[in-house]
Amino acid sequence: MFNSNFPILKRKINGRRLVYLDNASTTQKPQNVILAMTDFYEHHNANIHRGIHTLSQEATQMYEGARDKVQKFINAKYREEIIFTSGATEAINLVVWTWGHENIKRGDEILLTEMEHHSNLVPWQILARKKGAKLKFIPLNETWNLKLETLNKLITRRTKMVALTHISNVLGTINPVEKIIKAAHKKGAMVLIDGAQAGGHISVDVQKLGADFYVLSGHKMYGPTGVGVLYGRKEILENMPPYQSGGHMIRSVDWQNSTWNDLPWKLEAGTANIADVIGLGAAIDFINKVGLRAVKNHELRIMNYVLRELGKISGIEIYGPESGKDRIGVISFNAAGVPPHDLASILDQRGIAIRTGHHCAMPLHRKLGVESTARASFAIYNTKSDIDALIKGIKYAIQLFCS
Ligand code: 7TS
Repeated sequence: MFNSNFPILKRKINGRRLVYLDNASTTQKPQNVILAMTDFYEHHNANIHRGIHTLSQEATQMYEGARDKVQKFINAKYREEIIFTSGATEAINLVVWTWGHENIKRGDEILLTEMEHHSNLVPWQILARKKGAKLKFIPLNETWNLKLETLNKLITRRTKMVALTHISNVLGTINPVEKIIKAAHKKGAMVLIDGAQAGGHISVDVQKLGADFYVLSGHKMYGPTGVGVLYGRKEILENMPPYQSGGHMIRSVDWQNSTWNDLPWKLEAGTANIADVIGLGAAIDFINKVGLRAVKNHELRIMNYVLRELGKISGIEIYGPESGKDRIGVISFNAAGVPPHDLASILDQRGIAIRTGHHCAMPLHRKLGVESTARASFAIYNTKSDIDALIKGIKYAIQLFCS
């Protein structure tokens, strides 16, 4: 679907048609995103918020226009609640080093889950060590979902932050974040949702969810690399100190002291990543044009087909929920007797791109009892014939290794 919008899909890899199944790492970019960025550099390039001249005004309008698109896309109440960052990782670090630094004290607890990407684990580890706080984890059950029955016990009066992924980048599990947010708020804890794998796959309504912070990764939702989003509730962002400081984030500067700009610019120091933010705006235009319902239905069909076909191959172990209801098309698996790395090389020879390794979730892989898995992940442009090629390639690798 919409394949003709993605120029890279015309490429041949090792003489074969490219079958790109590494979308959880990064998605390919549609023509309108590439054109939006080229158009900016060819016709409008200037720095923003600081020029009277025409180009600067145009650039500012385009950049701030992208903010409006993100606001609408996740249904934030105010445009000031949308902060552009370099990615999901920086958005989480921003919260840790501003809100976390101000609010986490000795003896406090930070609750994460056993399925976090390193980006939503390591920054909290560093903060907890520095502050003398404790990290706790919501465990997984045997169906690869979070053990919600443990929540009541795990969230205590000492819990200051519950930070969890909306969708696991390994298991594909969609977490019931709305329920978890409610449980956390009941006990006075804040909640950060890492939406890196949700953006562009399922619809996100931050007001309905009630999240305090929500994080997006632009390049995983058809946008360029180097841009991400931090959504934060206005009253929380207003009370947060700056993350980085320097140009753009100040109102007034004296030799000894400075005052801060209004939101969102208080949290966007230095010259912004203007072209990439505009590219992200174009990516949102693309997703809106396709429609998130169509994206979801398409990816669900593809995922169910893959799960069915993988299930027919003996010796395949899938790590993730069986049902299509509480998972998306991120499928990690191992084929008995075939090291994941070799599987990926054999598939690459056939033009098929998957990812192998720990997918930046080492503790989770330790829990799974494996060092690495193979992972196929899907996007709007994947077709049934992509899946047929994948399944054929896996069967070929098994035959090669196991006969
Ligand atoms: N959170 C989750 C759940 C992720 O999957 C990723 C990236 C990140 C945070 C970090 O995003 P970034 O844009 O700042 O890098 N996940 C993956 C992956 O699964 N394979 O490559 C990157």
